[in-house]
Amino acid sequence: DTTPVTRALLSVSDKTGLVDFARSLSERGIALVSTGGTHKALAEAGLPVTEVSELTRFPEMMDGRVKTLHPAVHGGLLAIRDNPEHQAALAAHGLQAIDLLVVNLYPFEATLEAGRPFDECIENIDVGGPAMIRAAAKNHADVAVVVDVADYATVLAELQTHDGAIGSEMRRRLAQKAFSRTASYDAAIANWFAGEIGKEDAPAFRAFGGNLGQSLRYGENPHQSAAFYRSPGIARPGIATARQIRGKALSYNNLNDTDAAYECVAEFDPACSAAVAIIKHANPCGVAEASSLLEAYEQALACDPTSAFGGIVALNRTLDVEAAKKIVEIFTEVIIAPDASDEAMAIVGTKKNLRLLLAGALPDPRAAGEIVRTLAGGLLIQGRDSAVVDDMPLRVVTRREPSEAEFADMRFAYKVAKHVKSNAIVYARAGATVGIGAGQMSRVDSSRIAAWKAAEGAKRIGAAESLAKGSVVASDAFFPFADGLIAAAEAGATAVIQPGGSMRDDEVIRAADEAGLAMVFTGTRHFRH
Ligand code: 93A
Repeated sequence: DTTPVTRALLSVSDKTGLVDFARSLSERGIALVSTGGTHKALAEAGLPVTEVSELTRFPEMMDGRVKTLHPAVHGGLLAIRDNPEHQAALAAHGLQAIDLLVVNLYPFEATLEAGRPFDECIENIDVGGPAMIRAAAKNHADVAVVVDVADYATVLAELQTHDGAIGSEMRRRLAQKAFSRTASYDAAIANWFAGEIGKEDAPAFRAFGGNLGQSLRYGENPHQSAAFYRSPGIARPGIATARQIRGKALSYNNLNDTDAAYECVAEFDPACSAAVAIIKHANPCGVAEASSLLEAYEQALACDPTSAFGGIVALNRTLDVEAAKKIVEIFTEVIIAPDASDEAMAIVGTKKNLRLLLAGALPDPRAAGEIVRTLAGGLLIQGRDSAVVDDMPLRVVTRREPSEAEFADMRFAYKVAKHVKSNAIVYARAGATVGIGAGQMSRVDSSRIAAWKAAEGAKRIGAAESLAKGSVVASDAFFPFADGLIAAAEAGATAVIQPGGSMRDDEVIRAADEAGLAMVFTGTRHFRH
């Protein structure tokens, strides 16, 4: 860790700050080796510097295309210091270890941005630079690699405080940055090339580095092209890890809805209950938890059987025969579950077009991750909503305390609301949704729709009172006014769960007290747009 740096190789296109940096290295007694242009700049500044062609005993050739692609360079970068065989190989071939690599690449991106012709872009694809960067970063246990002019000062400070060495922590950080640089460099080349050859999925290349999972027939509509890309290097259980067991190819909308369904059902711990979520247009139209998947499915379906037609069904446990038999009774597009029994698979198989996806495991609702969305000419990236109501301190703000049953339903409803597009209002009773209002521009409209769904549900089964009677209601964000809450009370809800935080919380709490409702604040919002 404390071995001082003795030899540095510098090969930079952007020569900003180069001479000062190299002079400081040289003053520390570090030997400098350099490629043509970099060597010229250093020599002109009067610094002692060896040309890389002296090391390789080869001239730079082919217009500089081949200058550092040589064992004298790569052996020096890759040799492990405390490996006797590696050291013997260096000695046998008269090579010397390189402890510090300073490279910035041919300006491919700048060439592109300047609108230069194809051949000039090609010529600005750096080959030797990335190879050296990757070699040094791989061997970060012994070598420090600097790819950014902005890091010169940090490295000099480190040499100062570490007696001429660069500590392992900094070497690791520099290595990570180095790989990130070569990755973005190659992504830029791949994106540009995709555009040059007229590939329609160029924007997806841009976002995901070309990790094509599956080409899709079309996008949200038939006139839009589409493909599914997997995030490189990430194997979080979910839609991207699911295996399609049977059924025809998935469409863009299927994938989007199946993802929403599986992420939603994963909120429910399979060790505690069997849960089912039915999704249409990326919104739940029924969610329930019960002691069996069959029961959970029946209750989820009962919430809104009209919308569930042609929906996506997600389960949090291994699909069994009983649930499979019931699910195939109506037209369903996709079933996704962690696993399925052989008998259940056979039942699914009786429906020609029904797709079955087995994901192996459930997503962890608490796991970190990124949500990426494209804007015109850019990307929005945010952390995944990994907040779970079970971890939130629920603050009772009304005179009346919720009962145990109300608490259980409030948690259930809040988990569902997290997966309903805003404005989200969810009525739930006995572990099942009875009315969901999704995606309205005003909260009071979502409340009305959810209450109306619950009333329709009652009519369907010939019940005298709305299914919202005796339910709890969850709101994904605070009620800005008392009206939405009063509507919920009128619909028959007895308890409310919401983040709180409105300027008019007092007014809303007063209305809840007047209506005899119990209300808790979670302190955490679940917007979903
Ligand atoms: O054309 S290359 O891909 N072939 C190489 O062997 C090579 N080695 C270093 N480009 C190569 N480089 C790049 O040259 C470096 O990444 C750096 O950007 C540039 C520095 O060249 P000079 O020192 O001649 O200005």
